[in-house]
Amino acid sequence: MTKPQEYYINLEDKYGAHNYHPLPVVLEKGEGIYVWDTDGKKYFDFLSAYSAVNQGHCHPKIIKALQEQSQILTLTSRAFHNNVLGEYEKFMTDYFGYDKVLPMNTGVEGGETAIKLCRKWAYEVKQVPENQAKILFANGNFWGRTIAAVSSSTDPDSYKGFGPYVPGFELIPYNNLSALEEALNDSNVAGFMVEPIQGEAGVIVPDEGYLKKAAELCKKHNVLFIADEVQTGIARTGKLTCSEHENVKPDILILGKALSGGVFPVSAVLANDEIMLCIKPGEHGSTFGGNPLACKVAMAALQVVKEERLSENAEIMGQVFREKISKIKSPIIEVCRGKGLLNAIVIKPFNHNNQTKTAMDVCLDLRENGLLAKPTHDHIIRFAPPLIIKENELNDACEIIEKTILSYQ
Ligand code: IF1
Repeated sequence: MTKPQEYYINLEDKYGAHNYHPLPVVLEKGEGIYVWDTDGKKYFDFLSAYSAVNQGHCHPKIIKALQEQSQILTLTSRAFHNNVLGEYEKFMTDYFGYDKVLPMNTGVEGGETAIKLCRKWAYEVKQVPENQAKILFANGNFWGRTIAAVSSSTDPDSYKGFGPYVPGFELIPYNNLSALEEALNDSNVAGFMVEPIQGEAGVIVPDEGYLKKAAELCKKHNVLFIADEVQTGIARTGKLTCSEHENVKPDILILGKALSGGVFPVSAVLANDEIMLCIKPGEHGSTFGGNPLACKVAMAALQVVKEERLSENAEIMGQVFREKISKIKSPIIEVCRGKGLLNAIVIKPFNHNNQTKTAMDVCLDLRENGLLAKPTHDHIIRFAPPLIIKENELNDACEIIEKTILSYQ
């Protein structure tokens, strides 16, 4: 007997921490680009779990890898070797073109790992005085919820009430090369950690050439260029990594989310030996980091990216999406922006039926019309479907978006 959606929502409200405010929909099945709620209603998933299911929900090849390894060996801890980790590490370093990989679980652990590597490199290689290393972050950044992550945040919703904050972090404006150059004059600066496109900030795409020039400025000042590609990586923006659009090779590359196709928490930090070997045995790690199950899932997830040419599809479908949205004749759409299949529409707050409507109201109406998306901040809606989406499916989804937007005329 199907229970009403309120049943599930009330359980979460009564027994779960109130650290989220989800859209009122209760999902119970996902397959490819679609999800179904407990009433059997089908939706286009245009959030992809914040770009974690780039390969589509429950991709059969990834699920197969999960099922097979889960019946053999799931976790050894790093106290012992196993027959999967080394194979995975070679696979990853070949796939992304680095000397070494440090396997972790969540994206924020990847960020923490990158910061620890950067600081160690500062003291051991750049010769920054002990405990004086500084790392630059861009205003509007989002890389997770740990104390270090919120210490670098400019969003009060992220950092307020969680002080005192981690020292040695400095903030500069995003997409501003003169501000970066100015900050790099401090010889204690050891790294610049930046998203190639700022996701949570609202799919902020920097000017053409910003990443390339930023990386060059970092090199000139012997500062590590650290790319947080947890959300923009794994083919999401039309290249395997977003940095590749400008032929930038980050000194440290952070991956997560779709590294596992949304099947298991898997993150990874890649760097060459000069940086990676600054962390010695016993100085960093995690119980689940690099577990055999995660390794098999991640290799299958990355094989799908190549076999199904997801970068190319994201590039082409992203252009189709932006073109279709730009043709919608509506005063409430301020702009549509993005790269590949990481896009967002900026909504002008508007009145409808004597009520001020925001991006959340539009998302609620999109849900009614069979498409799930989530606003980021009050006036921006992110649209990020799985990268397997076909043109006919994209057309159908864009019709829902157009119908919803025009319903306010
Ligand atoms: C939530 C936001 C997106 C990320 C980048 C690192 C991480 C994230 C660029 C940390 C995580 C997630 C967190 C998730 C919602 C989602 C999110 F809205 F929170 F900001 F995508 F924009 N770097 N982003 O986007 O990865 O530790 O979460 O695995 O907190 O609900 P994580």
